[in-house]
Amino acid sequence: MSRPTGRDFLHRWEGNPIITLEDIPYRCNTVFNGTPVKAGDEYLLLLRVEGQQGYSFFSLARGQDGFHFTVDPEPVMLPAKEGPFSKYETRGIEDPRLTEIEGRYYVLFTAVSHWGPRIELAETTDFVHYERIALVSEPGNKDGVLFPEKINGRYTRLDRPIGNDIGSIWISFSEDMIHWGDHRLVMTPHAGYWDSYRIGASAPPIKTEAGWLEIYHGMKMTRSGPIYKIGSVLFDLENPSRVIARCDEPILSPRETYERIGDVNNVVFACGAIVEQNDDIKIYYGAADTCICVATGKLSHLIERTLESE
Ligand code: BMA
Repeated sequence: MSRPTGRDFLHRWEGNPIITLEDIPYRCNTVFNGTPVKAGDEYLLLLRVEGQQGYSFFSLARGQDGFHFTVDPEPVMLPAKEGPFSKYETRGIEDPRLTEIEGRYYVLFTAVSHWGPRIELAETTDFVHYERIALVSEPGNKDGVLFPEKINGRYTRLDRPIGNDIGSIWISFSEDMIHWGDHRLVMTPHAGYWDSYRIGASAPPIKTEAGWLEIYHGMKMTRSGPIYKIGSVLFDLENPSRVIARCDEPILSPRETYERIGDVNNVVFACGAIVEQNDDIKIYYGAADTCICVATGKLSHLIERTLESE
C-alpha cells in the first residue's frame, strides 16, 4: 500500500533510492550526496562514495532520463596522494557541487584533513578527469556553491564557515575564482525552527525571475542527534546577499526508511538540482548518508511557496 502523500512539498520519486551500494561496481561503504548536470541529452551525477577505509572520493553515474543511472566502473576522482593538494585531502574529498559557468564546468568540493574541511575548486571538460585549480578557503569551511554567472562582474559563491560553532551561509566574490574576498553573512540558523542549529548552501543557485533560488540544508539538534532537512530561499538577483524570502517550512524532511536509517540517521541532503524546460525541477539528495534519491516538483510552485513566507 502506498503511503499518503502531501506531508512534504516535494514529491519523492516512487523508484527511490535511485543509487545504492549495490549499484556501485566496486567494493565501498556508502554512496550519497551526488551533484547533477544535464549535458546534452545525458544526465550525469557526480557521486560522493565512501570507501571501506572510511574516507570519501567521487564516482560518476550516467543516465538518459534523470531517474535511472549506471555508475562508471572506476572512481573518477580520488584524494590527491602527492603534490600541493595532498596534505589537505588526507581524510578524503566530499560533497561535490558542479556548476556550468560560461560553457565551462567547475566543481567545488570539501577537502578534508586533520586541519579541518576546506573548499577546493576543480574544472572538468568530460566529468571523468578533474583538474584541481586551487584551495579557495581556509579550514573550517564547507558547502561551497558557485553561482552560474558573474554578478556585477565578479564570480560569486556561497559557503559555510564555522565561527563560534555557528554554521551560517556567507557570500564572497572573486575576479578569478581563485582569490576570494568581500565575505559577508547572508543567512543564519532560524532559532526555534527546523533549521535552528546549522544551515548551509546545498544546490548551486538557480536563476529565476523572482531571484536566485537556493536549495539549502538546515539542521535541528535533538536529544537523539541531528535531523537534516531541505529548504528554499530567494536572494536578490543584483544583490545576492539580500534575502528576499525564506521558506519557513522545509520542502523535504526525512520520513522514508531509507532517509531515516543509514550510516547517519535522519538525513536528506541535496547537492544539486536540474530544471527542465517544462518547469519540472529534480532535486538530487543523499539519504541517511547511505544512498542517492531524487525528489521532484514544479519550479514555479517552489518559488510561490518560498515567496509566501516573505
Ligand atoms: C554534513 C555534511 C554532509 C552529510 C551531513 C549528514 O555536515 O558533512 O556530507 O551528509 O553532514 O551527516
